[in-house]
Amino acid sequence: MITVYIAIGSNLNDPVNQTKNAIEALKNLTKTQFLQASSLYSSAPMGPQDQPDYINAVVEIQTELTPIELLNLTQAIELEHGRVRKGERWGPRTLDLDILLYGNDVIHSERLVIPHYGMHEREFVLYPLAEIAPNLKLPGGIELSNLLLKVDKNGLSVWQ
Ligand code: PH2
Ligand code: MG
Ligand code: MG
Repeated sequence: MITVYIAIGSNLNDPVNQTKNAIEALKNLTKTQFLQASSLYSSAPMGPQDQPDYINAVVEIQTELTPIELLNLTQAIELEHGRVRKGERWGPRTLDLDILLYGNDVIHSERLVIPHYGMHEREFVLYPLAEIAPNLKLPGGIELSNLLLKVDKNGLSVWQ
């Protein structure tokens, strides 16, 4: 079993419910044990500013799925929850599931980059991740707590 962290993001069609439903869907993944979910966070949009604020969260699972099997299943969940790929970079979305970390693996394939390429500087990923895994080390020995020192919260707050 490999420990995996997945980031959830949504800013369309009732983002709080999209996020809660995504957590439920991740609880039902085959060959997988769900460990924990962070709080839900409200965050300012990164990228185009003419889009709603996001709800973000991070979950921790343990899985026997391979990275590509997990990618296929998380993409299926995105589609089941009404995601339409519009192609606008960093544009609004009903549901985005990003595999952040897959154990200590480093993967650079056409479909998958792990650790997730943007996670090191995104407050809406790092703070929820630190809530559930404060002592985490990323591949290469990078300490999550060190990354956090360099990343402003940018208005990030626990939802409610
Ligand atoms: N995801 C994006 C683009 N911008 N901004 C916030 N606050 N949260 C996100 O999850 C997010 C974003 C592309 O995946
Ligand atoms: Mg994303
Ligand atoms: Mg994504």
